[in-house]
Amino acid sequence: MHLFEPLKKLEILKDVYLLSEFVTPFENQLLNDLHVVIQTAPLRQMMTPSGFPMSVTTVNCGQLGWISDKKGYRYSSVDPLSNKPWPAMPESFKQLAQHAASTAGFADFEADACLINCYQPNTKMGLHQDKDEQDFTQPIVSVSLGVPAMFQIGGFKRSDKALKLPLYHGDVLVWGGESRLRFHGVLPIKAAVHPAFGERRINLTFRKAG
Ligand code: MD6
Ligand code: FE
Repeated sequence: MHLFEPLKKLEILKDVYLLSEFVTPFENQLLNDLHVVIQTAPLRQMMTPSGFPMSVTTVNCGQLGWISDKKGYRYSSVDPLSNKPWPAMPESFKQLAQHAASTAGFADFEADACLINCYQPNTKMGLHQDKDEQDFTQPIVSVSLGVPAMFQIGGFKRSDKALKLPLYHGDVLVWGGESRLRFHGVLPIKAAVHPAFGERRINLTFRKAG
């Protein structure tokens, strides 16, 4: 191994793992499958409970999908745009999520929800906790594609100091266990171009929601 080969698995905080370039062996199939999913159910701006459009565009695949509207945040088995089930979760997505989770020490992860967020330049995601799921023993697997993002991982209060972590195309971040309810977010995306994604960043977040 080259002396300056980057670490491929790094425990950033207790139960928070960065798996650099983890997507590479899955990439071709994953990008084809992602394309099919977003052709089947479009990315759209969801409304926050307070009535403002979210800055990311969002869609889901899998048995459950995360939604936000004036009634709040929750999971739904149907896409409110079409009143039909979300597109099925592609095998390549399931395999990537399970393999990433087990590499980070979370055995037998079976995601039933995959949230797809699309970021343009200046789009951000404020600090929040993921707590709309039933079972906090299951980790979250977050896949970064396209232009880089500066991810923030905080503590268990919104005001706790957050660590900044750059995430690049192909990186996977897994957090669970003691860190499952840490606040996290994404700083405004800087203008950049990725050969396959243009100015966009796409994040896939896998969860066991039900
Ligand atoms: C991201 N998204 O897009 C991170 N969490 O990189 C999230 O952390 C997230 O978009 C809960 C609900 C919706 C989200
Ligand atoms: Fe989140």
